[in-house]
Amino acid sequence: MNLSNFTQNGYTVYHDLINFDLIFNLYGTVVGLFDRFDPDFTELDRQQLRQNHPECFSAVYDSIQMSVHIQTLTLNAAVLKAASELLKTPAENLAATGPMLRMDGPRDERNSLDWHQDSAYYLQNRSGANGIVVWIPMHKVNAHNGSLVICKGSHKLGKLNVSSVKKSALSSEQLRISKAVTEKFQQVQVEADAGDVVMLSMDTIHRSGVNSSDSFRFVAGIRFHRMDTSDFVTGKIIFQPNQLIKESLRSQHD
Ligand SMILES: O=C(O)CCC(=O)C(=O)O
Repeated sequence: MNLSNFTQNGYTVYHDLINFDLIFNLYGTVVGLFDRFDPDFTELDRQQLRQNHPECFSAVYDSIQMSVHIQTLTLNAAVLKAASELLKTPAENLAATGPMLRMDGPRDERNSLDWHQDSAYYLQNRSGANGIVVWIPMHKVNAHNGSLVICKGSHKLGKLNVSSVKKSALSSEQLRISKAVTEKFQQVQVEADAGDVVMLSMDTIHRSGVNSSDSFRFVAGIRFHRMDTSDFVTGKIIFQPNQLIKESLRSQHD
């Protein structure tokens, strides 16, 4: 069922795949880090979380991406089994990159992604068909809190040639797909619950929704790449220290 949905539509939702303990563990890490870095921290849903102390937010954000529990959530056995099913190879042939937690604040579109294919950014396989994007909501997601929007069946186009766009000098580059392409497809906004996992082909065109709720949207993610295919490109993952934390430690310790 999941495999045929994936083949047909370029994505599928595995329902009740994740044990809730893994989600609670990651929330524990998030809360602990805000407690440590944000002097005014009281609760996760506060809209001001990012505005008041952007430097603390960035320290928390960077720390979460390195945490043990982002790994236990995204690399657990159930996720690997599902990814193996869709990529048609055992887990021992899979590489993983970029385990991450997105934290999208209410009406905050600074990290929203426009229409794109992950195959344009993740070059570990030359062919988008040999990789997969895994998207793990930590609570209910829908149009109200900006869930993912997918162009159904768009993976059948394969990897498209796109040019890089920058919204402003400070924003990061985006490899955006034009409206002329996206409007040819039915656009589906994913509805899912905590415990569900959405898996997309690297070639499936998708974008962020708009979070018009009053709460943060927390979604974990990871990508898997087939290493047993001739198009696999290997490489090193480089540690880049958070600049503000590095500077403040220098002033305290040097
Ligand atoms: O969750 C989102 O808003 C977008 C995520 C996404 O497009 C991606 O990780 O490739």
